[in-house]
Amino acid sequence: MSRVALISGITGQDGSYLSELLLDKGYTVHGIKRRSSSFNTDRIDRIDVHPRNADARLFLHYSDLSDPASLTNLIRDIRPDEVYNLGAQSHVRVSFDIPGYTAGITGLGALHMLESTRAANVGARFYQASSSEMFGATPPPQREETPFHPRSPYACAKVYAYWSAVNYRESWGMYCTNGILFNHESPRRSENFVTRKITRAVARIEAGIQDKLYLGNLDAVRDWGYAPEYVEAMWLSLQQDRPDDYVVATGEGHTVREFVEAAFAHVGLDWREYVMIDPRYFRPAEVDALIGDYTKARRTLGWAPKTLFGDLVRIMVDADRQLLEDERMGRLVRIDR
Ligand code: NAP
Ligand code: G4F
Repeated sequence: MSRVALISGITGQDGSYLSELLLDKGYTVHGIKRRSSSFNTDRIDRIDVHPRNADARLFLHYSDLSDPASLTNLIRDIRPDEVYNLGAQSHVRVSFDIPGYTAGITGLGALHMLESTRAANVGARFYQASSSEMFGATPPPQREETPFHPRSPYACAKVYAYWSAVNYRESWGMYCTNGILFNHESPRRSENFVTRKITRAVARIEAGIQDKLYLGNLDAVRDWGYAPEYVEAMWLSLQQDRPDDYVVATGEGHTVREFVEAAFAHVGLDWREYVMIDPRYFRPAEVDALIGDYTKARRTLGWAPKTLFGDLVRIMVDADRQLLEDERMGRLVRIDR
């Protein structure tokens, strides 16, 4: 019998890579998609086989993290072996504009997923997508024991979700694991996170269809890894004898300025001629530096990053150049291939 997984956030960057990983491992994958007035399944269209097809192993269901009854019904029907809660309002800057909504989806939504999983009583293992943003103002290197000091409504909501997962583990004996993931990127990253905003702009500037790139704080330090490798850590964290919490990172920090410089240099351009600072992109409170210590993940899960900063920048810039070329040639456009 194939194992069954349920993924909230399946239409996002990580959800798409995780679905591919689980399908490759022979799982049947169910995903929650929310109602949207426009198509929101671009990232998984390549693997979506119509359910009427006999070999379909990926199934999408309308539900929402704000609707606990629908989550409970779904989990009862599907009877998953593993639940991955990746759904969130995941943009830090936006969370300052919509703090209540962010708390509802990113924080309380995780509780709804936990409670629905408990109520279904099917023994499912639970993965919570926790974030290095929870460390916030606490200086690097950050590891599992590092105190949290959240600096945004998003990070506060993630702290609530983190402790809810720990609480369900301690109260109900559920197998709940937090992956404390540092920033991870890919050609499927949404265009309003800084890495993709930069690589997309570099491709467009090189092609002559964009003049300038407006950014905020260039001094922030982030530990950027490659998303397809990070979803492997998610899966591994649910295959252990007992539940636990893991930092997943590269251990390398780079400033936003370094990312900009490397991305422009990759196409032979000098970033200083194109990048402008727009204070609109500053945050009311910034997280200055995140650099993770992934010793525990390496020791326990046998996980280590393979793609580091320079390769990540090149992969993302080249993917955005290819995307533009495909558009220009009128070819079928995929976010990456
Ligand atoms: P993402 O691309 O922004 O995807 C978020 C997903 O959540 C999307 O599928 C989105 O659906 C879904 N979603 C939003 N609101 C929802 C709601 N009300 N009900 C159900 N689903 C909802 O994020 P990601 O980069 O893949 O990250 C996955 C998870 O890891 C998130 O929880 C994020 O906070 C966390 N995380 C990410 C990173 C990182 O660097 N990427 C690091 C640490 C933690 P739509 O497609 O319809 O918008
Ligand atoms: O790319 P960002 O928006 O990512 P941020 O805030 O680090 O959050 C991401 O990583 C977290 C894990 O640490 C996740 F939990 C979260 O869901 C998300 O995936 O910003 C990175 C840095 C920030 O310091 C920001 O101030 O880039 C700086 N930045 C400078 N100019 C900008 C811009 N960020 C964005 N989004 N847009 C800019 O124009």
